[in-house]
Amino acid sequence: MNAASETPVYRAGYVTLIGSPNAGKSSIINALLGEKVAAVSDKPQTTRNAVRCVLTTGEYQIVVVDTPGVHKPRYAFGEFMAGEIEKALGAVDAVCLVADITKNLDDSVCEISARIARLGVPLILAANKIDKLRDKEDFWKYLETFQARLKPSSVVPVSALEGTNIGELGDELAKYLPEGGAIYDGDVLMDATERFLAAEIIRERVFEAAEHEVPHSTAVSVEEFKSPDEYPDMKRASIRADIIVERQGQKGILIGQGGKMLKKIKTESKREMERRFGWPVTLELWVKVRPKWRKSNEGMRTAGYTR
Ligand SMILES: Nc1nc2c(ncn2[C@@H]2O[C@H](COP(=O)(O)OP(=O)(O)OP(=O)(O)O)[C@@H](O)[C@H]2O)c(=O)[nH]1
Ligand SMILES: [Mg+2]
Repeated sequence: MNAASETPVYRAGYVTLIGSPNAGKSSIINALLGEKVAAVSDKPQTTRNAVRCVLTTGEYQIVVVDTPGVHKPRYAFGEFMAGEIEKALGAVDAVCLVADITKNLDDSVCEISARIARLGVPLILAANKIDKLRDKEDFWKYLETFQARLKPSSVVPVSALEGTNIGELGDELAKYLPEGGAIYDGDVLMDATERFLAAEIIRERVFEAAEHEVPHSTAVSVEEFKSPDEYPDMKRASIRADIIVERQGQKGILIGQGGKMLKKIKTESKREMERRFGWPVTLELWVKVRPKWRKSNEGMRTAGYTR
């Protein structure tokens, strides 16, 4: 409360989520927003771009920036993802470090946290996956190392999976935001085009369906996206996308016996697009081979990743 006027103070600002691959950053965003907006999978390096998601309540609006997991870049593509993290660290009000509390801290996460501290940006630790602790008392033991190495401004124990303390995490992050009006309209959940979301929905299905190196070698490029929003005569959206892989063998895996796997990816992607976009969708999917697309700037451009 603002003592002078007795009117509640509204806060709004930017919080970037960082952490190791698979720590649960995208899951926390989905839990905070109460809506599945970000791609999640059990495989590391699911998120590739810094994406802005928006949490609006009666008291605050947090623009939460999801980022790819912090790791040592191996290819030009890894450098692209590291660049996306750097970009997301500029001009933020706070950084939320998401960590799997049951795992050891990565050195690269400690390095980036030290850099954030030097910038004078508050670091809030979201100690995630507390549902995995058989004995809840173990939490304090794990937390000790995290606190010693990261020196966070505050700590919130959470489980994105079970939704534990997620509201509390939002309230805690909001304390670090400046006073001010909302940045986005209250009904905006994500600052991304539907074209981008369509590609992410297909890529998430590939991460679910395929194993080993196939998901990491895959990119999705939406070649055509026509929706009833732009073309009022259309009753359904028409989407055509290429699933890009690096090798002929990977193409075979994704198509599957008798086209079974591709069919499954297509059916499930279509269902999720219809749920998210709110119109019926006609989806056309092609699998294409672009050797070594992750290793050159040109290859990344054709796969839809531009700096
Ligand atoms: N048990 C448990 N699993 C979780 C929790 N939060 C996330 N997970 C799981 O952890 C895996 C990774 O989750 P993501 O949200 O994709 O993780 P991320 O940090 O965004 O990963 P990258 O985008 O690859 O960096 C998924 O299998 C999630 O279901 C949690 O609170 N408890
Ligand atoms: Mg992610």
